[in-house]
Amino acid sequence: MRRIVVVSNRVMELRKASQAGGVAVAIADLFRNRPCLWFGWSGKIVEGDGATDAPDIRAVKSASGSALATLPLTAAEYRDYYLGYSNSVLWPVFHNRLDLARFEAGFYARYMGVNMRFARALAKLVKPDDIIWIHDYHLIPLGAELRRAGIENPIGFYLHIPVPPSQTFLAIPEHGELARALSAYDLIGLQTQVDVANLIQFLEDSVSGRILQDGRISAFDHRLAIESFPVGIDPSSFARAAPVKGLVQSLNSAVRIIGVDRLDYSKGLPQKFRAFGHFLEKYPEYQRNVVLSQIAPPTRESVEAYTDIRQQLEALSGKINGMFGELDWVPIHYIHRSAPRDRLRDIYRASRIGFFTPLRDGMNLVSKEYVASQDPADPGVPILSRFAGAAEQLVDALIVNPYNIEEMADAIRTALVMEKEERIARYTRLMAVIRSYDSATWAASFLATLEAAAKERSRVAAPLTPSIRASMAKLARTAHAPVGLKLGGGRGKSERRLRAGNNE
Ligand code: GDG
Repeated sequence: MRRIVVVSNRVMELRKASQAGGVAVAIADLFRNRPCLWFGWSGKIVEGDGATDAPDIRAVKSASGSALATLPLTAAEYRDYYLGYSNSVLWPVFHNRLDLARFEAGFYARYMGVNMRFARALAKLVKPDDIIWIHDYHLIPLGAELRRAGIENPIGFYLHIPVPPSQTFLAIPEHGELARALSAYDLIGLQTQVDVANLIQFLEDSVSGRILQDGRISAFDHRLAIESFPVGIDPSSFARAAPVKGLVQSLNSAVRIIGVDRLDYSKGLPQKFRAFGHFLEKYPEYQRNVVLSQIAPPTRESVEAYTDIRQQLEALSGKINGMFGELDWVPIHYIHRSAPRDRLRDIYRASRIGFFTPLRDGMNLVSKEYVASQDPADPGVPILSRFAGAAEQLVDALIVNPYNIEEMADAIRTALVMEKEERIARYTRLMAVIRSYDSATWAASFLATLEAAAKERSRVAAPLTPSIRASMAKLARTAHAPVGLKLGGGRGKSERRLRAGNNE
């Protein structure tokens, strides 16, 4: 079985990864089924220019033939690559928050620097039969850098966050470089169909990419596949036979609404709190009977935009609790800490409503975890933002617009009065979706598509010699490239278009 080289910004011990939630769990699961090398940042920051190209390699005891390979970052890299370009440019722009983006000189250079250093180090570890799977926005240029280092293996990229509309993407000063880097992959996996459409539009607008008759995209001198692979969870790890005792009783019979989101401005927490406040005002009969428990673990606290959101939430929860609370009833339980994973499962199950209303989210795994934790005989109801990737699959949740406070308040009411029969019917359909596309299926289908795409690359295009590459680049700069000189040969009129000027 071919080894999978998984690359992500942060590498963790497998035991920790399975507890961390999100994609770390899916990566840890991969190690159970096949030999893997997990490569990325160790989480350590070294002073000065001390970052090295020689990774620390540790065998994974529980999985034979598998290993973790990590590199540290320098303090400057952490500042400019991680906090800077990744989390103050790409994260906000990809979540449609151009207003929060900080386009600062130096961020991009260091972002490239880290990607180049990672590529140099990884190229030495790659074996001819490996399949390389790169994860997320921190590492967009890594595939192109690996190709530059002579790596011919299949290389796929998976983006966990949303792709913004083309016009927003184009606002990034380095959008052309990012488009070129994305075009170097054999396969790009995205969370939703909307993301696929946005990325294709962006490649068309940014670098005159075009859709080929076989459905793949041609950009620069390369063909790539772009498809959606919605990230799944392992539902069996959330199912539990015995109902949870204690938690429900601890609320004096009040009904619990649960929210679990990293404290991130993309998660729509102020809007959620306002909607809950409005619900208490509009439907006063529910006062004292309903509690919103919001777990919001801290994240990226050194990025300025995250300080504001924290202050905003503290003020809002204080205001709503002050306005409606009683000595024996606090409407909002706001917890700015992380909870252990098994405890999360219990809280999900003890909550009549799961309230997941991000303004924008790649997928939102928490909504799937909530559904998978429910008691099949008496399930709760998820309320889900239409702007979470999960809304494309979880159509039987109560889908809301997170900017519409009235609609969210009404959805809480609808969920509270929903008959058991309807709750069970919705839960059954939601679980069918969650089970049929779980984390194992997600990984397997991405990897199978990647292998097929890479095979197609080697079939249609024997590696180009440097002189052919040079003449192709020259042709691409002129108005119309003759048919047959594009990678893989032209297949028809629609493939002959190569706009002038944009291809460099
Ligand atoms: C990114 C994309 C995409 C959360 N709080 C605690 C905790 N968690 C776990 C959850 C879940 C994970 O973290 C969060 O996953 P989400 O998908 O909800 O959101 P992001 O962290 O923003 O993840 C997102 C995801 O990547 C995967 O592709 O879905 O759109 O933004 O597993 O359970 N776990 C524990 N304590 C907490 O307090 N133990």
